[in-house]
Amino acid sequence: MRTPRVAIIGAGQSGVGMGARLRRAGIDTFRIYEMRAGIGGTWHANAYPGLFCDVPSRSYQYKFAPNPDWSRLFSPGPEIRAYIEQVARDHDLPRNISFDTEVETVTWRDTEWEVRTTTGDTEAFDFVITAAGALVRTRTPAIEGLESFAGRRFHSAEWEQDAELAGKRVAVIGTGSTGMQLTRAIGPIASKFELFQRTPQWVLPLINIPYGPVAKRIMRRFPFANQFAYRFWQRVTEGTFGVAVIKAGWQRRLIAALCRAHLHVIRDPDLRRRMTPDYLPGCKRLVMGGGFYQQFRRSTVSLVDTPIDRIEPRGIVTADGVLHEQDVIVMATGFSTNRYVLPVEFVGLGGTRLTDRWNPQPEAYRTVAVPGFPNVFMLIGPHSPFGNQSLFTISETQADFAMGWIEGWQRGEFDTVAPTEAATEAFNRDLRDALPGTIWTTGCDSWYIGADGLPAMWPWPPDRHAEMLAQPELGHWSMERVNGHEQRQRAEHVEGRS
Ligand code: N01
Repeated sequence: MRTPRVAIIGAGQSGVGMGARLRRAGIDTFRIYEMRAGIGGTWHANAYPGLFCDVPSRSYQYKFAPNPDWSRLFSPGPEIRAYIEQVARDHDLPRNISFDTEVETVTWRDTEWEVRTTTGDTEAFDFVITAAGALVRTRTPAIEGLESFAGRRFHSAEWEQDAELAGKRVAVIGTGSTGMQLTRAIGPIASKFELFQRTPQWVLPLINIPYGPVAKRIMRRFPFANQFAYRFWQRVTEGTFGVAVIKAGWQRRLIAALCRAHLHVIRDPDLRRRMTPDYLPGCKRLVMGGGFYQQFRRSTVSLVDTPIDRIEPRGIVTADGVLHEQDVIVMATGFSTNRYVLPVEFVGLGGTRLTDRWNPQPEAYRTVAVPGFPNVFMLIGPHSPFGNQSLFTISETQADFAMGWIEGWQRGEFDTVAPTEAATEAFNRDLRDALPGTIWTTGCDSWYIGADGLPAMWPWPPDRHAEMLAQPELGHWSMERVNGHEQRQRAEHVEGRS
């Protein structure tokens, strides 16, 4: 058996899952590059008050590490981060992680990948796994005068933990999932709270029941109960949301009815009208949670839907000339999406750059690999079903698929493997044909839409992703022997023994 050297880019939930997968297969020769100081990826970066996950805890976890101790049906952010850290520790991953280390370039050098970090260090690998997340680079709109604001100002994913909020005048710009969660958390404590809305969002009510000591004891005593709960919640969410996004039917009607009924929590008819979207629920990413609309019953909480004109030292000036004075402005304005592992510069066979190949829009073979980039596998890559499925489920499916190839390499079946152009083109043609039938194309602007005008999403039932990646279709892959590869391996083996 050969020993593969594996680079993983990112120590978030997918990178940790891949590291654990390698460790369980007895492979220790891997390095995880993490640009932040800690483990958790998005759950490390996002540390704003009121952060919750709106996917049920029992299916937002690794299948191989069921957690009996979730405190609620929907977990608070810090609990998810602690869970991912614990799984990393349980698999002894920290010793393989280079923290505060950003990968700059990944270059194919005849027989292997050379990974170069921003500090100039290089290391060679046989495989590269990208696990860099989908919502990473923050997006701050270029509002005139933004820099001149005299108070505290930051993006929701770059939270300044020492910022005082209680008794302060706080503005949140943006009404996505983050804006909603911030309103619930800060609305009750600020002396004045204003939510700046450009586009109203549909909000699906959720009840976040706590799990008591009995439920935790049962889950600890009977691990199969946790596995059953995973399956149960997976079926519930994929059978409703996962289907509603790809075709019309009772699931779509049910979600729409719940969102519309929820609006009646808003007592003031004028406010209700201003908060009612003019597109179908689910076209933009659904905002989910209870207790949001109720905040606007407080005399200190208000919605501002007059467009922002500019920002000046004292606060935000709207197009009607009104100055909204603030102590703190939070930009809950989302992320630059459709970037995946970019801006890492990947240079593949024949000098092909991933940035060029992905212009205007990233595409992959079945979400996991790109022709011309041998032995590179992507977790949460282009068109992954993140609108239909838990990210843990997706990345575990993809990690298992990558692992299958790594094991084939260990057995010496090939030196390099990459999907063919023909198979990749056929897959993306089918994908483009199917996308217009989905909810994301029904007339709204959202972060799902790529530069080609199509949603960068998965247009089929979530199960189909696992089916497509259950076994590689060998005719879709090009496997090669590389001159010099065996000699290098033998030399390293001898060196290792001597
Ligand atoms: O970001 P968003 P987010 N002036 O892009 C507004 C996940 N997530 O951080 O709709 C005024 O959704 C923009 O307005 P518009 C989840 O997948 C999950 O909230 O473009 N406003 C919009 O309202 C989510 O989808 C959880 O007109 C401006 C907002 O900013 C994704 O992260 C929790 C503006 C951006 O909304 C991103 O959510 C939190 C401007 N110039 C997040 N520019 C879970 O619970 C932008 N906006 C799992």
